[in-house]
Amino acid sequence: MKLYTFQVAPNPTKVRLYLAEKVAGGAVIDIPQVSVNLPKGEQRKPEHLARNPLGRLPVLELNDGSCLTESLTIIEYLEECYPHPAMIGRSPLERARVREVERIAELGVLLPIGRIIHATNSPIGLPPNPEVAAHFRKILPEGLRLLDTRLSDGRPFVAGDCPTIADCTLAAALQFARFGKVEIDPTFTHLLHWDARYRERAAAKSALTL
Ligand SMILES: N[C@@H](CCC(=O)N[C@@H](CS)C(=O)NCC(=O)O)C(=O)O
Repeated sequence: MKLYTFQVAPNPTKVRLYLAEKVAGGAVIDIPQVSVNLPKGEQRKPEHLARNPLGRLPVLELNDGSCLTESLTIIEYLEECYPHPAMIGRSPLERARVREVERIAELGVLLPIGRIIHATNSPIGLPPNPEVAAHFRKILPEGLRLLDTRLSDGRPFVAGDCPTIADCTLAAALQFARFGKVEIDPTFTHLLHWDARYRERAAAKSALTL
């Protein structure tokens, strides 16, 4: 297998963090990573469009040459191939809880941060759109507040007592916020403490650059 990715881009970062956490937890996974330079437009070259006609990352190329797209689908596939350590819970309810928190991190935090950055100072050259930026600046605190509240019970990780895909999504989102200079309201202290703690992990240090 081969993972097509790009540093700091949040959706590839989710998968890279997931792989780093699995390996740190003892899984033997060796998937070479190939960089596709998004600001240079390499995602629109024919060889990448053959992997993903939408011209996006990440893409997981399988051993038969076919490709899987969509970061969460790639993670779920890898989790089935390499179930230990469990990164999506260990029982039906735990798995539902992890998925619930991961969706909040994706839809309530990563997506608004991405929209704000692409509407203000897009690294891939999308045109500025102040209305879109204002809309997503307004809704970002809702997602942050939900996660801050979950973390206020003192849990070490965003979905409980061990690292899960929810941590990967949230850490990828907050790294992109640092890249795009989107401020996280300092009153979300539980979330910011989680971020500082999470970035000290070896897996985070190996997969995050900012
Ligand atoms: N829903 C997709 C989103 C993929 C996506 O938007 N990837 C971005 C990088 S974070 C991308 O490749 N953008 C390049 C472009 O739109 O030209 C996923 O979860 O993988």
